[in-house]
Amino acid sequence: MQLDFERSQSLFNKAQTLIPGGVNSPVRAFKSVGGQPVFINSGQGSRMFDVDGNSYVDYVCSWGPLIFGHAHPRIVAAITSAAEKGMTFGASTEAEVVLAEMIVQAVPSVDMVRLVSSGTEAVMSAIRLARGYTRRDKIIKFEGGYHGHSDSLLSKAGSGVATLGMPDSAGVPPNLTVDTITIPYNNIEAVRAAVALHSKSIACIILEPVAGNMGVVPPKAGFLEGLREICSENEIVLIFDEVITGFRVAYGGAQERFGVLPDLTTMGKIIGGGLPMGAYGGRREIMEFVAPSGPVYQAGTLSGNPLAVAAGIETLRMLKEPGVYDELEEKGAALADGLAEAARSAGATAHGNRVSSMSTLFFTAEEVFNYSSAKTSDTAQYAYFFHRMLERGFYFAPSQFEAAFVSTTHSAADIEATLSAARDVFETMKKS
Ligand code: KE4
Repeated sequence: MQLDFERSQSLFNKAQTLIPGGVNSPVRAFKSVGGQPVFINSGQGSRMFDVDGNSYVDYVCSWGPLIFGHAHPRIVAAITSAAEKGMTFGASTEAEVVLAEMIVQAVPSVDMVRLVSSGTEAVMSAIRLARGYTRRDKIIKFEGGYHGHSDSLLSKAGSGVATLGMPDSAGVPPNLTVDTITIPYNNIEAVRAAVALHSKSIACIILEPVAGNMGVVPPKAGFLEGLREICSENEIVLIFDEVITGFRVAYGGAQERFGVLPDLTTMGKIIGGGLPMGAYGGRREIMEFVAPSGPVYQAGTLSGNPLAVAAGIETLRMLKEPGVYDELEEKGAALADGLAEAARSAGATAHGNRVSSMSTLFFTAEEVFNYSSAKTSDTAQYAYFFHRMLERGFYFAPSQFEAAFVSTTHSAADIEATLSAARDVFETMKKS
């Protein structure tokens, strides 16, 4: 079934002469699945429409922010009325206080919060804060964890669990990753070993409490609790990077869902309602180290931008309404369980990991509980699935190592149509 991608292709050809790789963020270039990216013209509810007029049920949801789908009228109205009063003032506004209070009331471990403009900025600032507060330099992250593109976190594992990091990108000087220790996810013993070796020089441990960037990988029982215990014993700052999971897996995020409280939390995506927004927050005694109340500097021209704050406030108001998370749980399960069943009944080797309304169908027979097990997935099969579903009007992440998201606007009919197409694709996969 061939769709017409002509205008997308000509736009991509032009974009590549003007923008590196033709995209403003690498994952959009379809490099992991091959082929050329589609250019989107508009979105409405669960659907996106590309520049050639093709329509897709969207399971990327802009990589997580769109928990109420595209162009939700209440969020559009909130942004419009804010814009009519002015785009930005470079001065404080009442709305920033309202959103800060909503976040503090929602997220169990957050006493104070600073708004910034992206998840990267939130994480970069939280790491600097942890280092300033503890006067220690080393950090622990996990293989397959992605926390934005700040230098210290573009680091890959050394040979052993406790060897120090090496740059995972050109342009990152080795001295900026030498203090980054990278450990396999869900391996609490490896964390204990690294802390025993470096304990008094570790400022923080940062992780996605539910991994989304190796595909969806939930924490094993006891993993988050073990990290909490180790950090408390060694005065290490525990940072939950909830840029994806914040307000996604529960109104209070993964820390509410799993009952483990970090010392700092980074947020983004959903709290901006689709506009540029990030935030970091946590215990008052740590947050008061942030300038101008403390010595850790961080600043931003558009931090707390009135339009993004208005979209965030309306989004959180809607999330507080009864039944929203039950609906997301139900729709998330319908998609993930349905896809796994479609694969199983066609004899395809694929199974799913899911937490609430975020899931990943891994094309491997192995249990996926960390990055090395995620990498046993057959990425060529995933690419085949991705393109055959795209041709049928269903837009999944253009990478095996990302999450699929459902919104409240994904209807039962959308999901049933998705599963029917998937059954068809798994049948053709068998024959190919
Ligand atoms: P941004 O700077 O992209 O707003 O956030 C960085 C970030 C931080 N922490 C986590 C857990 C994240 O998932 C992200 C960004 N997520 C990716 C996709 N999983 C964004 C997509 C992209 O890079 O284009």
